[in-house]
Amino acid sequence: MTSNDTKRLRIAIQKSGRLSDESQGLFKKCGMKINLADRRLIAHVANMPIDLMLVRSSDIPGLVMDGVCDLGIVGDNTLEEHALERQLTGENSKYEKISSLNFGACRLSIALPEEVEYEGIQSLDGLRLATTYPRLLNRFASANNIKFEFCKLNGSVEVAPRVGLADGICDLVSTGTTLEANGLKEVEVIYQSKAALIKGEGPLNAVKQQTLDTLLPRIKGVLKARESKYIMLHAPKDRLNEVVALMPGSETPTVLPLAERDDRVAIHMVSTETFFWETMEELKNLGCNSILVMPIEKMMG
Ligand code: PRT
Repeated sequence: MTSNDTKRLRIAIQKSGRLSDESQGLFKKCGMKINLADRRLIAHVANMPIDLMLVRSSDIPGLVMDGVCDLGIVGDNTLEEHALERQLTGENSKYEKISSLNFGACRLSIALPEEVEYEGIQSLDGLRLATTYPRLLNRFASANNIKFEFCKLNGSVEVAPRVGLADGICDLVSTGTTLEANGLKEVEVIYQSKAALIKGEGPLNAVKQQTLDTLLPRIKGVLKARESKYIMLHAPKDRLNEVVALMPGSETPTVLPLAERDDRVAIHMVSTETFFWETMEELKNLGCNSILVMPIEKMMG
């Protein structure tokens, strides 16, 4: 039985780990009431025809590609590695990326012991590298006409050079702290990754499609809201053009009169750009006050 035999949209998310809180948080902001109290494999969403399957991240691409789950949230790194592996074994590797999500950002990088002198990609030729991502690494090697020996590890990759298992590593990096703590330096970024919402190939049944049609604009609304800020300030009327010109993404600010003040106005706007302290200081120097930059929870339209 595939997931399409039921009327509840089944979505796979990471049970625990770096993507789990963000995935659940995204769905909660989309209005889902999720009952996670007893941490079962499947959590029913009380107010929508959706079930969340709580699994390991590495199982999510396969569950979606095999039609066990309709959708999944997984890092591009895990997805791409799994797809490449399936292509080699002739298994179905098809999926559709519905949306890139703005969390789980990291890069897959080759790192060598700090004392090794790095002289460009060709100097990596023939090295033995420890990695959880041999297929992505192999693709990088082929594209650059070099060869690696692989040592496949599913955890603690960063200790491999120190214990003599490998010359270097190819692992995920976000802040670089782990590499530094293990005496390694990043020499090549081979892949950039973020979490993504994926769907298996082929159409959903009509009921599930309707649920997805409701969910998707909400997801987009939450993502857009995260990147946006609501900006409010009071400005001198005679410097309005200068003030508006300073505000990031300010094509359509709302300008409102202030009670009992003919010389000043209130300006409100939504901005998708970063609002720097320097801009706030410049606005203050132009005579603005009550400058507020606020997060937005939801957006639509
Ligand atoms: O669920 P499962 O056990 O199968 O997966 P997992 O072990 O990969 O889970 P988890 O929670 O570690 O990672 C889930 C996903 O989070 C990854 O597949 C990436 O898409 C994403 N992600 C983002 C990261 C990182 N950032 C990250 N920094 N995954 C792992 N790391 C590790 C990295 O492997 C290294 O050990 O963090 C360390 C490096 O971090 P920095 O900050 O010191 O550079």
